[in-house]
Amino acid sequence: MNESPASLPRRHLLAGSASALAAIGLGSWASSVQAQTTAVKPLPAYVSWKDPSAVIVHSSTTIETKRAAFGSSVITPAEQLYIRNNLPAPDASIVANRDAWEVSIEGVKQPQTLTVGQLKAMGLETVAMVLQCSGNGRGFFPHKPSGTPWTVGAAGCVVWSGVPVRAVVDALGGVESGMAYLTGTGGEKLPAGLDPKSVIVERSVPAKAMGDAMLAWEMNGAPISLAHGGPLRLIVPGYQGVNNIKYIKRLAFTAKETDAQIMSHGYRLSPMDGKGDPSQPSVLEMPVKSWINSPNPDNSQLRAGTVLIQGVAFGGLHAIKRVDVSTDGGKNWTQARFIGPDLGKFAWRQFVLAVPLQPGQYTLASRATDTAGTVQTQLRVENKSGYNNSSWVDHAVAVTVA
Ligand SMILES: Nc1nc2c(c(=O)[nH]1)N[C@H]1C(S)=C(S)[C@@H](COP(=O)(O)O)O[C@H]1N2
Ligand SMILES: [Mo]
Repeated sequence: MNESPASLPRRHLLAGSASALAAIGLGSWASSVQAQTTAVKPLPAYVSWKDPSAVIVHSSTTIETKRAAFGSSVITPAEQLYIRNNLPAPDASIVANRDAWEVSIEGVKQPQTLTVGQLKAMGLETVAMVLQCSGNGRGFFPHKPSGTPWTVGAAGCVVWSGVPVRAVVDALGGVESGMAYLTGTGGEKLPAGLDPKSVIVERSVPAKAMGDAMLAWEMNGAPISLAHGGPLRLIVPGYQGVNNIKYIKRLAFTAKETDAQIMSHGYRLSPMDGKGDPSQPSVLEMPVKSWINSPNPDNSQLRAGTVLIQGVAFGGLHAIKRVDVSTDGGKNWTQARFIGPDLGKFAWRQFVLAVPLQPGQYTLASRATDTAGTVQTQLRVENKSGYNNSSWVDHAVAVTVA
């Protein structure tokens, strides 16, 4: 039992008692893990099937994957995938008869309401995609924006199956002229007594996003759970999470962006002293980003020897070309190796770099470059609500090697 923490299987460590680990010299690390596992809030009923050891429950509608829980086999299991709901999820009765769920397709030559059963006969495609909340990394903004302080775990890489939006549009005669946006509306029941526009989850993306968009009924090989948007979800690969509308009930090609609050004022890159407004950029395409999952802040006390630095990288609308890793906070970089299958440009790539580390302090960082030549930014772009953080400095991991 003289392995270093880095080489011990994670499950083994989590299963071990603190005293057993103390006996082999891992006491302080074990107690930090223990503190973390005793502080957890229980999982809400609609996601009771999630893995409680893999997630941080911020609230009943905001649940984050632990950095240490991300595996290296590309796909994020549903039990670990983050949750972000702006409204309470609809009643589970909507997934009792999935094929009966209806979505109205508007802004096409022959508008029509279609059931999931009908959509299933119109086409089939599968895409692997990073689903990431635009607030992922908000926890690294020093001004402590309001909202969930996600660090890296409001993201996952999942596989969707459904019908391409363009197949549906073709079947309905094509898009009406002058429609610049694709607008999706969520099927939640709205709280009474409020202006619907102030609460409805309705987002517009440029109509060109139709090329990759999909109406999906399956995630990771199973019908989409209620929590993740079943029976039917709009998938817009390469775009930030909020644009992927769960329980979609209306898909409309529109001349203008929706004036729903969540589009007009929410999710805007606002100045630090200002409020969101429609003139500011919205959260759309995801910036090029990577981070290290192992070692991580919960496993940062290492033994001297070879350390396998592992992480994920993704590039919004473009595939990732390379990832470089630094052990000195970005002064020197070495190209990492991709591992696992390449599931296409919308999926993340897993990377690994083996580095021999002598006793000392290290700042481990990763920096991705996409196929268009865009390099992950060094610094975050300051904005009031803490969106779009792709800074490699903010995502670096400080470790101590003894
Ligand atoms: N209908 C609906 N769709 C939604 C949301 C929502 O609250 N309602 N939240 C959005 C946000 S902000 C994110 S980050 C993702 C979260 O998806 P997940 O909970 O499946 O991980 O869904 C998006 N789609
Ligand atoms: Mo989000």
